[in-house]
Amino acid sequence: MTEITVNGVRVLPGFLDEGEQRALVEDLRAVVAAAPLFHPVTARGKSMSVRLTSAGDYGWVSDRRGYRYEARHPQGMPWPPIPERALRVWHQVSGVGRAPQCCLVNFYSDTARMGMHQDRDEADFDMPVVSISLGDEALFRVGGVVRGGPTKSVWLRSGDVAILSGEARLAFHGIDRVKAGSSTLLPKRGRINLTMRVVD
Ligand code: MD3
Ligand code: FE
Repeated sequence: MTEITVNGVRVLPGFLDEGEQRALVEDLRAVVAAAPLFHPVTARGKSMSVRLTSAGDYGWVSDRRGYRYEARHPQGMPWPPIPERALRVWHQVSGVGRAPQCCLVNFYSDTARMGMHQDRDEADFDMPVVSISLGDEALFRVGGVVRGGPTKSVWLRSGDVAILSGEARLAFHGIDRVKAGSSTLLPKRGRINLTMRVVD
């Protein structure tokens, strides 16, 4: 298995084969049925272009009060369990003995993007974040721990797994664009990214 490293982010290209990707998409249909995707609103009142939901003990939410992890979906229901197939990936690559408490599910339409940010709402930055990409490829940008520094970019493709640990755990990162129609995994195109996290 080849591995590339971009500013400390480890990417395992094609970690999941097509059959595993399709099975994971089916698992996610159940997650989205139990906890519908929503457009988060930032504290400044702007809607994010990515729609998201979560599975696990906690989900990530953002509204006019700010962003945080919550034990319930904005509509009040508990988050569904993290799919076993995703947990297996975590245990294969994370290098830690703990299970993730949140699996954040981001859905990107053709025009969605994610601005540069750090993931620092979790209590312990020694715990990695593990990402799984599904569907259309996306241009992922990663810099250092200081905003505005030099960055590097890499395309994340369907089945790729990324591991964010060590120096890269607090790196600024974002998604510049999605290449519409570059994958046939999802019937209506688009991209899904899962990130598993230990929260507290
Ligand atoms: C680098 N998601 O959900 S995944 C996010 O493709 C997020 O949806 C992007 O950034 C996406 O917060 C990128 C890769 C990723 C995830 C978490 C990281 C890279 C990271 C945390 C620290 C450093
Ligand atoms: Fe992030």
